Amino acid sequence: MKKILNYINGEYCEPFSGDWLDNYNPSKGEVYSKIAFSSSVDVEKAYKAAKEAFPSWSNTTAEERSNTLLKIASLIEENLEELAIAEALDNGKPLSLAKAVDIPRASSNFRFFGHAITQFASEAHESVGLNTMNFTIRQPIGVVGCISPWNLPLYLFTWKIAPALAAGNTVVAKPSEITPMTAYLLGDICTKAGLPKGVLNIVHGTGPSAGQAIVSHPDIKAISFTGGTKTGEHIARTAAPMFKKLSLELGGKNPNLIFADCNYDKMLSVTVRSSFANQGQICLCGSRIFVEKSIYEKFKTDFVAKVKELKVGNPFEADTNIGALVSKPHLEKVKSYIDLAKEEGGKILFGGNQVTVEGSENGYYLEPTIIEILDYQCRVNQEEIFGPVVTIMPFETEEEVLKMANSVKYGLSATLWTSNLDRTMRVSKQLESGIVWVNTWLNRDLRTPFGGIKSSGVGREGGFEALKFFTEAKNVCIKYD
Ligand code: TXE
Repeated sequence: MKKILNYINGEYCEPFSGDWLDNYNPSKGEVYSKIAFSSSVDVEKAYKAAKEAFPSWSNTTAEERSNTLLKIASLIEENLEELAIAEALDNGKPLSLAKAVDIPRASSNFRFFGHAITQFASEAHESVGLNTMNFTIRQPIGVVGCISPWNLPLYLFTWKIAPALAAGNTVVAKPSEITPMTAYLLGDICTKAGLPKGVLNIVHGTGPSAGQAIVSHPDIKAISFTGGTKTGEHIARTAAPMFKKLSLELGGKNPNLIFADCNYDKMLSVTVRSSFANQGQICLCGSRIFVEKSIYEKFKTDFVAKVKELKVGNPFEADTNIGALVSKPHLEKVKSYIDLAKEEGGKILFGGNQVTVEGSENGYYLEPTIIEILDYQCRVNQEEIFGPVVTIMPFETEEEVLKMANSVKYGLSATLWTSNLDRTMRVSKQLESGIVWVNTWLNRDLRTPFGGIKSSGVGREGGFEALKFFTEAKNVCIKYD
């Protein structure tokens, strides 16, 4: 059976423990490969390689680092087919989605930060009268840790690694143990692109073992993490006494606010996507849909009709819209929220059932599920479900919908549908979230700040924000006569 090895100091290697985890193919519910079960010993080995590589890598010119990152970007593109197949197999997402979104975006991450670093400048402040000139040096931090989740595996792994490397850091990274395959394949691509040994080290294994070893390593000075809010809390608690720099991208329970004056057809088709893309397993999915009362009944009918058309099936069939959920425990968690919705007085307007796919009977498939549930404060409307499940409810006024939208502990993104410019401004400013999409969804320009407020995280990634995170600013003040 295929073994997913660590990639340390430019070489693939087995974990020190000799232990392996099972890696499941969610579309079949079968173990199909083995994952290195790494411990603090492997993390230490990775750290040492990164530490040794740091002086040389941090002293390369921005152009040299840029060139290497652009080569990695091109190689990801050249291997798009193989990587997309690996992603669909490992995660359960439709192959068409992996080909159109995940892998192209992984390539864009390297390409974008390869270019961005050549334009990254710092400020100078001249104090005329005091005869001083201040300038800011932005220096790489050293060895940094990047930890990523399973929903957009290579996409989010590279979203962290690319800016960290561009800024001149060396990296110890860990992908999710649920979807490690494309991160494993990235090692080989980096070698082919000529990334020097030790600059990027990839350690596989569980959160409590390898992940915890990265976070608690005293000399890994910054941690960029995307994952669950509970894990983020734990990481913050571990890292705070060591004063590590932290970037935490956590969960969401995002509102989708639909006003009667919107472009209805466009809203309807995008709302199907923002609800169920990637089986609803995107932290940016709009899982709470609020619809203005005058169009509520029409929306309900049309939305259900559109969602009925979605095909749940094998990720490798071209017409599949919704693949498998990522794991059995996750499927069970999502199903438990559907049961809870019924207990909380919800009405299932569509879906709610596990699906048996012919030829893949043990796969983790679930119908896209629409629940009408009017209490905006019930658990189903407050807790992150992270699956193909949305709730819908009507509202009458802006004030009312803002109150409901902002009632959750999360604050990652929000979507607003209206053609009224005044309302766009008023509502965007009052929504408690790091991102507001107006008349669109998941529209990403990589230069923009990305991140959440409240329990959705701390810090921003994207563009120069990411390069700022992965550097330390130093003020040099020169007095002249
Ligand atoms: O995330 P975890 P999981 C949400 C979603 C999901 C829940 C749990 O609600 O149901 O989180 O998903 C590593 N020290 N999101 O269990 O556990 C872990 O190995 C260091 C939202 O996958 O947070 C993995 O690499 N690392 C999210 C990564 O953290 C630790 C996307 C994420 O795992 C660790 C995914 C520890 N103590 C899930 N424990 C989003 N916002 O996009 C775990 N890890």
